[in-house]
Amino acid sequence: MNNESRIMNNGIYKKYLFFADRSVSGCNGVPSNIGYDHVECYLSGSVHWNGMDWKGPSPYFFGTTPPNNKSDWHFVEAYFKLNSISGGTGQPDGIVQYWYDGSLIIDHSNVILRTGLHPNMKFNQFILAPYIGDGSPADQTFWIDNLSVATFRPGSQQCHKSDTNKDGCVSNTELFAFIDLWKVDSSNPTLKELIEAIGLWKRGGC
Ligand SMILES: [Ca+2]
Repeated sequence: MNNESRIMNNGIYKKYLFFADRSVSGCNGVPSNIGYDHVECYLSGSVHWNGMDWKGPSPYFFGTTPPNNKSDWHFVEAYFKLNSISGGTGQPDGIVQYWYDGSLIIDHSNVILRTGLHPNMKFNQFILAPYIGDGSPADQTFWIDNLSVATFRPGSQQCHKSDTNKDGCVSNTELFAFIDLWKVDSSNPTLKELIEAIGLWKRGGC
């Protein structure tokens, strides 16, 4: 939410340190030491809206030849982590990462996604959507399949809690052991973690 009394804030980072009642994506100024590629600030009705973009180095899903052939399936992974709050101030340590067919093409570990005014703010929406500012001049289509939402990067070396031998997959034995743990204490592992484990096991196990 923008602080309408401080629109643009002259982009002065120091002001960021002194108050938390502000947006983090453009209209109230953008700290110089955070990672982003583009910000927007515009008036819509009587209030300002803003947005922050993180971009890859070049167009992807582009053309008709590999590796970016727009008609091929591509494996996309994105990871977002909220920044910490210290001394009542948002710290530039949030993470935004994006992999395209296994290649890390967006990588920021100095992002601010919340201020000290909202220290307990969490993600509450997940949207996959196309965007062209004034609308597309032609009909376009895209497909999404095998969508997973997780608290870790599936398939990476960051193993799931249920993968106790850290080999990157969840075996029958590991899944049943995880279910037993959940029966004993449904807060650790949580139901969400249990569902993730089942998803990993279904994906192929060991
Ligand atoms: Ca395992």
